[in-house]
Amino acid sequence: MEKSKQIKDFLEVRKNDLAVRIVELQYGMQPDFWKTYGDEGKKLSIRDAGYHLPFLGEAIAENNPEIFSKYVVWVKTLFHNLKFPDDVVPKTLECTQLAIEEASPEYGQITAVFIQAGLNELNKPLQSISSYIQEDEPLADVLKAYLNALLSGDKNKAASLIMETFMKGCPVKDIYLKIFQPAQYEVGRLWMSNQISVAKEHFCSAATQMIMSQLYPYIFNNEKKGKTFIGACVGGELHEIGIRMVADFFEMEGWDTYYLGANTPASVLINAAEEYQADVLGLSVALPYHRSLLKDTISQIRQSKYARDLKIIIGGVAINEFSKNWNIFGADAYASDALGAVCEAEKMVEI
Ligand code: B12
Repeated sequence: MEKSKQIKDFLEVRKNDLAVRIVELQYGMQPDFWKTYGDEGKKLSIRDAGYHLPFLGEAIAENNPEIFSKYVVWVKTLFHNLKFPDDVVPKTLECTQLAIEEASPEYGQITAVFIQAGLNELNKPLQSISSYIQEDEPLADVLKAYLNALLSGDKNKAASLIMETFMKGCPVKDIYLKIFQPAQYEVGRLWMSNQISVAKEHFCSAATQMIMSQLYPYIFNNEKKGKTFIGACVGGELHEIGIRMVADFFEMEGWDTYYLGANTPASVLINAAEEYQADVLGLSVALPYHRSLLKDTISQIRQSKYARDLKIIIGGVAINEFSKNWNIFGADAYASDALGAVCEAEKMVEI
């Protein structure tokens, strides 16, 4: 096994004891600061120290320090909005390096380069994340009204707004890409800037999925193209709304579609491809540390008897963020959104 992959596996297997050691070291360095957080605070610090390791592992496995440095800026922003002092994250990274060096001096030499890249990025001033609502978009007013209805807990009002917009002639595709998608991104931004709770974010996502279902009777296309699309998230990935949208766009274009949802292992994808006689498989990843899993999943599909020649298209925010190298995964195509997904797939199957 390659050294980089060994380090990724090591960080995964040793995640819990490394996290405990990182926090021990950090509490030792800043005893007065941490005293105020008590036992519960210590448990949360251990959990958070553990979160960082898969991102570090993924950056090393891909030899792409940007995966880790973008992540640490994300953590810094999150902690800043939670009113934690700005030196917490750099200290955690320092202690992460020390804990890894203690456990394996050999691996520590390699992690040092990636952790340093993260520390360098942390030295730069924080950028605020701007709103995903673009005022000059024709549907901006509906988007704002939709989001406000959801944030105030009124899912019926949100649903009525969407149905009214549709009845006035707005295409379902525009409702998906100009209302649901930016509304979801905006919900993520508000959560990250500590303006809404996790509960509110869950509620908005669940309500949007419910409202998408109300549009279902209108997405089926009677002019079938005789092609089949399967869409799913790779194992462990729970962000399913994006790939659900992608599957619906295929349905609207006259494809037969099978949306398998979140958390789908390679074996299930291989069986599904055979069972449904798929032409194209779409795989979605939102979390950067699932990128290796995407690669492994595609490699398993390529080694299978039935599905090895299946056309595979990939997407999701974890690909969009580093889209230049989408071709390292062994897929046939990539698209940044649902519209592009159908376009790329139809080129592959020559429609
Ligand atoms: C809703 C949400 C959740 C929900 C998901 C609910 C569900 N049923 O799907 C829940 C609560 C489960 C969740 C959990 C977590 N989440 Co979350 N989540 C989001 C949020 C707010 C919106 C995602 C969404 O619905 N997007 C709307 C869809 C339409 O957009 P999309 O996914 O980008 O899809 C489009 C394109 O990307 C593309 N596309 C997508 N898939 C595919 C596939 C193919 C083949 C193609 C061609 C194209 C394509 O087309 C789609 C349509 O145009 C995002 C915010 C964001 N900016 O992404 C965070 C976000 C993705 N989550 C995040 C995090 C950190 C988490 C957690 C780790 C939080 C935690 N501490 O527990 C967990 C991890 C869960 C897991 N193991 O997967 C971070 C990731 C940051 C990072 N860089 O790592 C984000 C960015 C939030 C943030 N602002 O920080 N989350």
